[in-house]
Amino acid sequence: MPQVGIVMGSDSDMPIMKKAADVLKELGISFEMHIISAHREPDEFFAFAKGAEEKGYKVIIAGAGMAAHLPGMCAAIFPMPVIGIPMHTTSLGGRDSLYSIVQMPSGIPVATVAINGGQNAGLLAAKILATSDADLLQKLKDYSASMKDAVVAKDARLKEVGYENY
Ligand code: RP5
Repeated sequence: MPQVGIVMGSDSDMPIMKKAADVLKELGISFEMHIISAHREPDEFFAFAKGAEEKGYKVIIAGAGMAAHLPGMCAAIFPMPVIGIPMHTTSLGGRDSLYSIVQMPSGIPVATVAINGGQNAGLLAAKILATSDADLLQKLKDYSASMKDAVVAKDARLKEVGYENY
């Protein structure tokens, strides 16, 4: 059973949503990906959101842009955590998406990551699942350690070659 459902409002969101999928894949978390528009195909959207619990999803990652209602509407229906990714937009720089996703009314939370924050959405989903999965928790600790090592290596290189040659 897929543990995470990834859903996006349009295929134009794919470059960002792919980052969430890549993290889940790297950590060995099962997931499904869908392109479903809450506005353009409301009946399909409701079928998806109403069936998500039965499919086995423990977390939904939903990305959308502009008047971005997809994450909030998922959270209105799905009883477990929903993580929203606001897409960058050309007209308003993604503030439209961000405000649409983050400003949820009391009672219906959406855990909102940064504009275009696909990687963090994947990591946050993993961290939620890791609260009841010791192996996954260890993988996340290893992931953090490798990030630290990468920064240490960059600092060592800076020291070695100097800033002019970095
Ligand atoms: C939203 O409208 C989608 O999530 C996308 O970010 C935005 C634009 O969609 P397209 O016109 O590119 O299909 O529903």
